[in-house]
Amino acid sequence: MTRLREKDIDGLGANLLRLDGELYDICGAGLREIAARASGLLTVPEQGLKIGVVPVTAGLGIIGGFSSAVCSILRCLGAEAEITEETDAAGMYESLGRNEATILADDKIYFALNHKTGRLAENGSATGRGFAAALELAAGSLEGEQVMVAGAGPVGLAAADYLQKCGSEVIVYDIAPEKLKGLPYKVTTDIRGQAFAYILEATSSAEVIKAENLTDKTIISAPGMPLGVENASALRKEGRLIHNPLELGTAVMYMDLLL
Ligand code: 2YJ
Repeated sequence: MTRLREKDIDGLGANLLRLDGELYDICGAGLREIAARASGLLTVPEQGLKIGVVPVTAGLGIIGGFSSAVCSILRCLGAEAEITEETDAAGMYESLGRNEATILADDKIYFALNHKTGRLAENGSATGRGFAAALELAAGSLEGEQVMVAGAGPVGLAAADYLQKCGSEVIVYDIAPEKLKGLPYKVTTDIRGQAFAYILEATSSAEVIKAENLTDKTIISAPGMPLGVENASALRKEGRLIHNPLELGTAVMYMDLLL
């Protein structure tokens, strides 16, 4: 899993409205609606959760702006979010005493817990489902459509599961054949010379998706960090690329807590 860098999330809070607008343009739905759909939440309760964001110093430590970016995303969804004064275990303890839920990340896992219901939300699965739901909405319907999922990690596989459940024909691509063994999808280790109408890019490598993999209408939903798409800026301009480093995955985690 790629560790986010400060520059990946710089200005994220101030750009949330713009992101919402971009998502509306591409998907016909904003962050809140896409995330609720990805969670299977039929109605989002009026009253937001009181949630503590715990900074974690373990491992490679604090990423400047990470906790406040998470806070901004949660507030934009209606949560009453605050950053705990303490970090790590002491921060978790503080949040358990003051809030209804807690969210935190180290270098290995980014998760949230609803203290009242015991419901856990995990970022890999949430991100995969969120970007798959966004692709489905952008397409109108994916029923019977082929979708190429690049990357057989936790994000890609959660996306593949969502996409298969919404009726698409999933093909999973990964360069590591051992990751593809036993998967209930069509699989491949080679996409050279093949163009796809719908792509879910969930790798941690740059430029996995080349111009030869695109038609002039391809829509790409890309949770992958760094973004693995060649000539991404042209696709972005044409409203055919959905990509954000933290927002959609965190939004789905929050909706998962409300289930
Ligand atoms: O609290 C902090 O500031 C840090 N401990 C945050 C660490 C953030 N963790 C990562 O970047 C992980 N690789 C998981 C991020 C998943 C985002 N899709």
